Amino acid sequence: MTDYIQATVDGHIGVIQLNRPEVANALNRQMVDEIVQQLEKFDQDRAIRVIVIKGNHQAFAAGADIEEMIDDTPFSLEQLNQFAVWDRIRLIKKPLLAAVNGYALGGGFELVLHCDLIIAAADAQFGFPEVTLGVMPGAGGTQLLTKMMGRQKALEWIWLGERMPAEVAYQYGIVNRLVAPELVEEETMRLASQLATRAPFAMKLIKEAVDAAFDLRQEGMTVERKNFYLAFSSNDQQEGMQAFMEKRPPSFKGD
Ligand code: DAK
Repeated sequence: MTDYIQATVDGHIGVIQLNRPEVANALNRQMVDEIVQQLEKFDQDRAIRVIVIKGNHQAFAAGADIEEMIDDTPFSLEQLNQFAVWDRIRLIKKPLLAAVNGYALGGGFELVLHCDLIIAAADAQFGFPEVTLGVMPGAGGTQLLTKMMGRQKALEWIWLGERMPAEVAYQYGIVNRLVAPELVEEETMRLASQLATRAPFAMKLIKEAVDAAFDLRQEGMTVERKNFYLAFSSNDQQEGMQAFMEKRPPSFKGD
């Protein structure tokens, strides 16, 4: 039984629907656990050849659950070791498709960037708003976005924390296909069905080889994690997250 996702199978395609609509699919820890466990189940199931992750009309996912994170400290984060769960996503060998409608922010954007192919609604919005909460991306965002759009552009987007229109993500090659919002699912399933006719083992080998060329450094992920922890030792983290909960703009002091 899962509380926050629904898993279904359609032919050779395993579909994970993120299902926490009351908070724009904000990813609490249990939800991330459920996603990763289901990904692994599909990855091990020989009948499944392609995996799709989708949200709902309003949001793919609005990031990590701010309410759950607000009282975290570097110590509690280290104890929870949620990073180890995220790391398992990168070990999934089958093609992983993201179908994105609405918002994909913070950890939601990071989940999208962990996918291999991204199909997005023309009005979808991506982004890393962490800076507005007094923290920074922690599940690979600084590494993945920098690889994909280059240093200067990645810094601009992550520093400002503004929402990136799907069209911009498409121009940078982050998004594979842009479609009308009502066609996102159909187009994703069409692409998934096409992939399901290709040789499954060859596709896995190709993914591994392409990932080797992409060369995402563990060293970079480690710096990101260390700094993510450090952000949770600051007053600005408390202020930023408190301000979000109170629906007011934050006032940062730099301490
Ligand atoms: N957390 C908790 N609640 C959230 C939420 C979130 N991220 N996003 C939305 N909600 C809640 C809202 O508080 C609201 O609740 P009620 O007021 O109804 O009780 C409800 O969802 C609907 O949201 P809005 O009323 O705000 O709806 P709007 O359409 O006006 O706006 C929005 C939708 C998605 C643009 C907006 O809600 C928003 O800006 N949300 C916050 C986005 C955000 O800052 N996300 C980044 C969070 S930081 C880690 C891995 C990853 C991460 C951390 C750790 N480890 C491995 C340790 C990632 C960090 C982040 O993602």
